[in-house]
Amino acid sequence: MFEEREMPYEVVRSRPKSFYERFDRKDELQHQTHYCPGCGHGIIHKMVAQAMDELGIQNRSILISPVGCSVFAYYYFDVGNVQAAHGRAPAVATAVKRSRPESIVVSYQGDGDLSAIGSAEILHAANRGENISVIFVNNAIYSMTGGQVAPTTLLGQKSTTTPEGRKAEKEGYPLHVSELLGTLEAPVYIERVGVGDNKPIAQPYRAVRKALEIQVKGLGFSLVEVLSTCPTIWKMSAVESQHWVRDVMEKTFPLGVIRDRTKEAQPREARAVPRSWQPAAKGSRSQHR
Ligand SMILES: Cc1ncc(C[n+]2csc(CCOP(=O)(O)OP(=O)(O)O)c2C)c(N)n1
Ligand code: SF4
Ligand SMILES: [Mg+2]
Repeated sequence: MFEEREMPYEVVRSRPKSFYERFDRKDELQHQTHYCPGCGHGIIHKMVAQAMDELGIQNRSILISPVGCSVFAYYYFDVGNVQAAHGRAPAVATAVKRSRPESIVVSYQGDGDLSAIGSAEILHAANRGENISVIFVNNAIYSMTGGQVAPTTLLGQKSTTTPEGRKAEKEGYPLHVSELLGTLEAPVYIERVGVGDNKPIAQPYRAVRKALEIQVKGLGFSLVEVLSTCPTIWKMSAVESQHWVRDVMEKTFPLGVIRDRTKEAQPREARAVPRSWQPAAKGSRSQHR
């Protein structure tokens, strides 16, 4: 039993308004999300939804969900939703943002999605400085498909395709996507945070919120890499997996701000929507004949 005592703060247990009140799942599964207990995706979803609430942007937010365990992000976010093909979320986000410049577009992607099959899309979206916010969930593995090696898998880490552990001479070194993107001129903000510790969980939240705020101000491209847990594929308990993020992953992927040009970045004019994208006025003849 918990001891009843006076708290120096108010404990609030509520769901962000940017989440649906009920998950669109089978009746018998309504009480639970499709994520495993201890999965980082749920925690990170809540950060994104809470930031949308705080910034008052729910009605104009559009979430691009990836392929991977978070493919069903649209079950939870009560915002505009598009589900992109594996790796293509930044390209889809670009199209949505350019055709609807007033919308707030969030590209939510796993590490297999973003750093393997989608490496070209993220590189060029960042290099173009698209005014989108990318949430990059790095759990160092392809989880949804059962645990194959990803570009972000740590040296020595076992996976179904590296049963002896990843070796640099065979699979290369872990890819530092945030640092790579940090060498480009256009990105405004890139930070790596982690969910390896409950206490400083406010830091990843601040980073996620800042990435969205930068877009609200029209400043340009931002990306937050979140070192995340996957207890199921890592074969750990929820608590062990949190410790593994903090004690092991963070050694390969140090936390911190990699790029922050927020102060000097100027609000960008909304990109012109090509005439051919605009709906034809009523009564006028279509340009596509
Ligand atoms: C074009 C294409 N290639 C491969 C797949 C198979 N696939 C589905 S999810 C996935 C990996 C997902 O890993 P990650 O992006 O790290 O997300 P996680 O499940 O770890 O959150 C792969 C390879 C696919 N669906 N489509
Ligand atoms: S397999 Fe891993 S990433 Fe996927 S839902 Fe379970 S804990 Fe989360
Ligand atoms: Mg992954």
